[in-house]
Amino acid sequence: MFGAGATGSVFAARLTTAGHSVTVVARAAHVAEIRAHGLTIEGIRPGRFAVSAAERIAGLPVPEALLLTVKTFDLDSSMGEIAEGFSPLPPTLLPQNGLGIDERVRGRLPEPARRSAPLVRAIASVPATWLAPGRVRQAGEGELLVGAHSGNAPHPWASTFRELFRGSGIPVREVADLPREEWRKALVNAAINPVTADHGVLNGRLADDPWRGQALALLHEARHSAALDGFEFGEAEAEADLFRVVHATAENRSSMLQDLERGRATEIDAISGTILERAWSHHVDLPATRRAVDRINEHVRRRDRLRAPQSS
Ligand code: KPL
Repeated sequence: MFGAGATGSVFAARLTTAGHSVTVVARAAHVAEIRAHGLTIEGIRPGRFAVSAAERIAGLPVPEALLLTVKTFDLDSSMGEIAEGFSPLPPTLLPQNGLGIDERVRGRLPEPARRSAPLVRAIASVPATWLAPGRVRQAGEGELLVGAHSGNAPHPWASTFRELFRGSGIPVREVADLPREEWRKALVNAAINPVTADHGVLNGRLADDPWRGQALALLHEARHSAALDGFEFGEAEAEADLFRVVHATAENRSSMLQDLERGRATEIDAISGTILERAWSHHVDLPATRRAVDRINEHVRRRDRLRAPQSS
């Protein structure tokens, strides 16, 4: 598990339940806690799980499977370390939020590995919250979708991950058209993440106004961008998807809210920024999405100004 934040840590714990031997590569404080006390999961199916932990992959054996669970903004730097440390690259799961993730990762690999790399894009809906080093919460049930590009046969590596998670409590479902599912998740993230991060509210608050109205405005602009990109989502279908996730993850802090609070970069560019760019490439502006990107970037700037050492 490379990059064990909230989601990666939940995956790591659940995979040990399925009988696998798991090593997480994570930040020093998380590694120290895990080594001393194990990995603690709160929320559903709580417990303390024995996983190995390391700060770097140098010196680790090439694993049978790699789950790359860093955030989108850490993908580029991670791929350098991974390509150097693990050769040939094992089957690698990419469960990030956002659009165009596998093309981006593939682009970081050297030739000839680039074309044949066993990358498996996955869409994750497991609500996980970072509590402290060594401790995360799984706020509800969720699943992983893996699959093929439309019209292609499912990639054999997708089944590898379905088998790996068997018995873990996280179902892996193979779907026929993964790019459509990637868009479906992007619509949900485009509606939930900026609004929850902007106002500091739990996902469940989006069931009510004024947040509901803001989320719907973002959802419908994102639908417009998806349609321009060749993926039509009806209004009723998109709203049903949104409110299903809002209710299923009601007690969760969205990953963007957690990133803001933890002083990290956010995925606003990979989610809303990409949606905006795809619409712009068709000469269409999405004003609510543009404002959401500006507001989140402004939060980040304000936060970083407050944290910066003051000169006298
Ligand atoms: O993917 C998520 C995220 O926070 O990034 C949802 C599904 C919105 C859960 O919080």
